[in-house]
Amino acid sequence: MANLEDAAHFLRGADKILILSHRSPDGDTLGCASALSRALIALGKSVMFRCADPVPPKFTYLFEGIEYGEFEPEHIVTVDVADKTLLGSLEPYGDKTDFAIDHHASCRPFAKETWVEGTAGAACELIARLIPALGAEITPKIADCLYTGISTDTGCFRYPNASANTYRIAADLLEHGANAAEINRLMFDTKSRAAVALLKRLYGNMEFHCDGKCAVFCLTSDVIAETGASEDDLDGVSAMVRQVEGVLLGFTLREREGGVWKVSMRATNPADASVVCAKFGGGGHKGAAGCSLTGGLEDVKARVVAACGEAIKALENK
Ligand SMILES: [Mn+2]
Repeated sequence: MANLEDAAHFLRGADKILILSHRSPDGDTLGCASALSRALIALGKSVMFRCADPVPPKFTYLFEGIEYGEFEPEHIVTVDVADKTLLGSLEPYGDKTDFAIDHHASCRPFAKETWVEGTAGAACELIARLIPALGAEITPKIADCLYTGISTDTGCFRYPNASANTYRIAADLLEHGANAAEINRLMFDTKSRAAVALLKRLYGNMEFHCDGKCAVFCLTSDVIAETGASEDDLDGVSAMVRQVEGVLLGFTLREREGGVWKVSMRATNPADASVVCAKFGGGGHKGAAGCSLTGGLEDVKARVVAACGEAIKALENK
């Protein structure tokens, strides 16, 4: 397993670098990519960035002013990508990846070298340490990018993955000019009208199972179409299922094409979402995990509820 020094050594000697983010990109993978791009470009290197899905509008500010090159990449780096399948349509790059930088304990290494720290709240924490090790400066713009990743991956520092070290790194970013209050307002205190319409529907049809210890949101294609919600509006919805008192495991079922349902699960301590999702071939963290199932809505829901029920029973029998 590689470490910070290995990553710094590799990048110092590399040029014509392609940085890859995971599909359905979030603030962390994009914060990593934009911050690392800025640092490498400042060091005189040619950098490209690719992601299987478009950058959501709320995150485009991360990439403002970056001048990417067009070239045949010689080195490939992934950021916040725990598994090559998460590269989406860019999965063929997985086997060609030289260096993967990640913070998922469930990471399934695919690159030639992998630096993973499962205790980091965000992959941006690793990049925040990497940039000075490369000999580059944390500019105010880089500080914004890294702060965005840390803040979004820790739910604005509310999740247990926000460690003392997370706060220290964030404090350092503020000293380097990060606009923390404005970033948090944009990320956490701003909702579109479509998002509000979506929430009305979701709360209106919210289901409770297992004596109220399991909650479910059904995000069908119909609901999404009727409310006009964008991907951006769907962001953060998954975290709301466990806001209800007494809920240990909550999940959102998102309809995909061909009868596929994407499950986004959230857990409240001591429940473990990654253990439940692993039963269906998925993974993630203790507090947040995901998996995919195929079938009719009621059938898929019943299977996941049953798995949650077993996990809750196991906790009660402990
Ligand atoms: Mn992350």
